[in-house]
Amino acid sequence: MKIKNCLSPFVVLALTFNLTATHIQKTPDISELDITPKKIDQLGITNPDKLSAASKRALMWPDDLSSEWFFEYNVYDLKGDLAYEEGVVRRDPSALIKHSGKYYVWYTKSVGPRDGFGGDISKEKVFPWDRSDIWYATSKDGLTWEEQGLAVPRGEPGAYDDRSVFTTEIMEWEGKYYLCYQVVGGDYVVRVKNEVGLAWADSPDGPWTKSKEPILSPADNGIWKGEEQNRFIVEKKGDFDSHKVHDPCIIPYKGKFYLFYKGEQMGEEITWGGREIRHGVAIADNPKGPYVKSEYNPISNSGHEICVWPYNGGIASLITTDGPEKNTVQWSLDGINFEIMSVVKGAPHAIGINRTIDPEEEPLAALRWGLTHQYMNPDYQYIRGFKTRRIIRHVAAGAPGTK
Ligand code: AAL
Repeated sequence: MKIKNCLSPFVVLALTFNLTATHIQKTPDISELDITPKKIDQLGITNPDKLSAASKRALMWPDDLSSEWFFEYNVYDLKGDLAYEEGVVRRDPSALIKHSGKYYVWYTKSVGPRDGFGGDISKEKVFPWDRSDIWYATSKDGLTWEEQGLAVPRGEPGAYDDRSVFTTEIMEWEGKYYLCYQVVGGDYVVRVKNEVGLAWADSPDGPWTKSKEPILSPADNGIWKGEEQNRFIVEKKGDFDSHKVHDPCIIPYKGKFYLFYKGEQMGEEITWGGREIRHGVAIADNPKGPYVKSEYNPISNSGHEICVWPYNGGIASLITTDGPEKNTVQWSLDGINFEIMSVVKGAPHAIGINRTIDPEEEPLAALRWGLTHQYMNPDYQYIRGFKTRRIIRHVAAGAPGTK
């Protein structure tokens, strides 16, 4: 793997981004281009003296456009207790780990339909992930699963996590297990702040001890406008994570613990890439914290659920769903400055990454297979499996020399 020469096709391009009323991405001037016969041939340009805007942008790409970071995928149903169950929500699977010959996964579980924000919020369930707890299941083959029961319940009334605990990730470190997860306390009104909690155990089967306080909270620098429960109306938006910190995932990295998360901003808008969603990182010396947000946040300009893995001394990140850089795989040498390595057709949602595969085998080894979730309908989601494949060359069905 030639990381040095593997400058992403979009790094240079990103430098030319310039938001104006007339165009989103500035096309380079001909004087900025390094036009070689090899590049002209590779890009299939008809006449180098007559370059379209698209060809000028393509000429900013590096020579190495290899496919090792590109993948396609398919999803499939699981068997046993993780097969779809009427009236039950199971979603946002954690990473997979293996213990005593069995795969383990943790996930959000709730029952009954969601009612939205129109009714009596103190009694109803506003989202499928409201009034949820964290459950877990095990499997010998990754296909047929046995639900083992509750791992981390909501807190007692009055606790910071008394309304819902959900969207969890597992970290195994020095024989101990850490689950980080989203929490909501009090009424789940539209403007409620979402925080991150942590629980730890000596065994993946628990018992789990919860942190007394959240380990991560939203930035406290946005200002709501008026009293109406409307998250889009603000005096000031504040940082990218001024409303919610979501999808936490802790990775041991360079002797520290990197907590990657998704931020939601007060006064979030729809822009040229869709929702304004970005990722941040908070770093600690110990698994239990304290976690200090990086001054370089946000570390993505797009994305949704966190899906990160260590690779080649750095961290790789799958960016999906929201923002102009959605559907890209990115990599950084420092866990902070990410570059685009590939653009994919799409990706499984809310990936539970497979931590039982050595991620160093190849850039996308960690994504070879794992878990995802799917919406059966707006009320009910269920956990499914996914597999990815690398596409190395074109194959014409039935042509000589191909199978
Ligand atoms: C997901 C995640 C978080 C949100 C909700 C449940 O896509 O980003 O987990 O809170 O939706």
